[in-house]
Amino acid sequence: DLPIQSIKELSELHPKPADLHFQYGTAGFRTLGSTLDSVVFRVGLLAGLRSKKLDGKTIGVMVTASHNPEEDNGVKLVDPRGEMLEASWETHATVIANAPTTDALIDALEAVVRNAKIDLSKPAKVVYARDTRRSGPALISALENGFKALGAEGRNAGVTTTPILHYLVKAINTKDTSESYGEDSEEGYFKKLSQSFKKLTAGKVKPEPLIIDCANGVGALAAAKFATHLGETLPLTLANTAISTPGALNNVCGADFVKTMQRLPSGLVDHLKPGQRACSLDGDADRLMYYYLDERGSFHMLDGDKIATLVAAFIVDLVKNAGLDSEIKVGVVQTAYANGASTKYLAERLPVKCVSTGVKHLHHAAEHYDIGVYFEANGHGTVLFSQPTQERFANYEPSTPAQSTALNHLINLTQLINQTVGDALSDMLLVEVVLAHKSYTGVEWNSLYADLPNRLVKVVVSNRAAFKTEDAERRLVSPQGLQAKIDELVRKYEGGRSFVRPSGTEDVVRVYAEAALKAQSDELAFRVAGLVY
Ligand code: NG1
Ligand code: ZN
Repeated sequence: DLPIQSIKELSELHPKPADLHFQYGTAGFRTLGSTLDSVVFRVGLLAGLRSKKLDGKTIGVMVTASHNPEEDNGVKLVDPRGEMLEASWETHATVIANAPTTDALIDALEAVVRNAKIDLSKPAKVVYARDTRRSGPALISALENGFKALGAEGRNAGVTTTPILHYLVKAINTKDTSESYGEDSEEGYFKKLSQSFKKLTAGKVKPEPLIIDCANGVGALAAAKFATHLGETLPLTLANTAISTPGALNNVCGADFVKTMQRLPSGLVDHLKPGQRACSLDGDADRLMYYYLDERGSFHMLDGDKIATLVAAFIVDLVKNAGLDSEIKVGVVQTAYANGASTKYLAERLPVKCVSTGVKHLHHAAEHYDIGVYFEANGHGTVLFSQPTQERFANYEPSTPAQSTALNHLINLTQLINQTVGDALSDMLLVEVVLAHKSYTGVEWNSLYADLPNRLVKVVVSNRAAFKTEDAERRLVSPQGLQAKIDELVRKYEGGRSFVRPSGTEDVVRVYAEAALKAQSDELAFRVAGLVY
C-alpha cells in the first residue's frame, strides 16, 4: 500500500494554490517559480511511482525553466533511457498536480497505482538536478520531501545542465551492462565527450578561440569544465557567466534571444572580431545557436537548421567513405519551422521528415532511421545511432585505410554526441569537429545554402484551443475556412509559405511566414496574423 500517513503529513507542508491549474506540457510543468512548490513535491511522489513501475530503474527529475525569464521555473521527468517521460504519464502528472486537497491527492495517487498496475513493493530511485535559478533550492527541498513521503531513494546531482542530467540517468541505468553509456558522474560525462573530441580532431589545425555566450546560466559551469578538459584542443572564451547576478539569466543573451532577435547578445558586442565564431547556449544548455560578424559588421546566424545540414552532410560522407552506404541509411527530422531552404538542401541529399513541434516528436521520428539527425530551428537537437548501427560499426571490417579512418570517426561520433537529448555543449563540439574536418569558417558553413527570409509572430487570441492542425501542424482544420484564406494569401507571394498553430508552451497562436524577399515575408506574416486575430 501507499505510505498514506507520511504522504499526508508532508503534503500538508506543500498545499496546492486553490486558484491555479497546472499542465504537464511539452516542457514539463513550467510557470512562475513561486507557484510551483506543490507541483514539485508531487512530481517527487510521481517520480518514485514511475521508478517502481519500471522495476526500480532510476528516473530523472530536472528543475529548470530553460530559456524562460528568471522568475519562471519548471520541472520535468526523465525516463530510464535518458528520454522524455512517456506520454501516458504526462496525463497522470497533470491529474496529480491538480488534486485540490491532500485527500484528493491520495485518491489520485491510488488511481495511478491501479491504472498503471504499479507493484509498490518495488524499489524507487531518482536522480535530480536544478539550474541556477534562485527559486531552485526551495523547489529541490519540496522535491526531496516528495521522495521522502514515498520512501524513494534520491541522488542529488546538484546544479547542472539538463543534458548532463539526461546523461546521468542513462549512465546509471546502463551501468555494468554491455550498453554502458559511460561513468555515472559529471566527471564521466566531461571525460567521455572530451576524449572523443580529441580523437576526432587529432592532427587537425588548432582552431581560433570560440566565444560562448553562457546566457548567465548553468551552461557557464559546464562550459568552464569543458575548457579545462579540452585545453589547447579547443580554446574557449566564456561570456555571460554571471550566474549569481539577479536578473541576468537569459536577459538580452542566450540562444532564444539570439534566434528571436537575430542579433548579437549583450556581453559579446565589443569582443567579437569579424569572422570569429561564437555561439549561445540557453538557460539549461540544451539549445545552441552559432553566429559571426562579417567584415562590415553584419550579423549572420547559424541556427538549428544550419547545424542539422552541416552535421547530416558530414555523417553521410563518413558512412559513404566507410563503405557502409548500402546498408546504413541517414535521415533528417525537422518541424514546419525549419527554413524552406534547409529542407530543400537536405531533401536533395537524403530522406527528410517533418513532424509536429516538440522534441519528443523529433526524437521518436529520428529513431526510425539507422542514423537520425534531428534539430529544431531554435537549436535543440541531436543525432541518434540505432543499436544495430552501433553494433555494425563494432563488427565491420573495413577493406582500405580510408574506410578504417571513416569508421573510427563514426565510432567516435557515437561517443561525442549526447544521444539522450539535445545538448548545446555536445552539439558545439560536434560542430567544431565538422568545421575542423572541412576547414570551414562560419562563412563557408553559412554558404551551404541561403536562408529564405522569414518572420515568426505571436497572436493573442481569445481561445487558442479553437486552432486545430493536421499534416505535422502545417495546415489548419479549424477554425473552419481559415486555411483556405491563408492558402489564397500565400499564393500571392513568390516563394511564399505560411502556417498557423497554437503554441504548446504559451497562451498564443504562432504565425510563421517565408518568402523570397524579407519585406514580403514580413508582410505575409502580418497579413496571415490579421486573418487569425
Ligand atoms: P511552442 O510554444 O509549442 O511553439 C516552443 C518552441 C518549440 C519547442 C518548445 C519547447 C518555437 C516556434 N517553438 O514550442 O520549438 O522548443 O517551445 O520548449 O520555437
Ligand atoms: Zn533549454
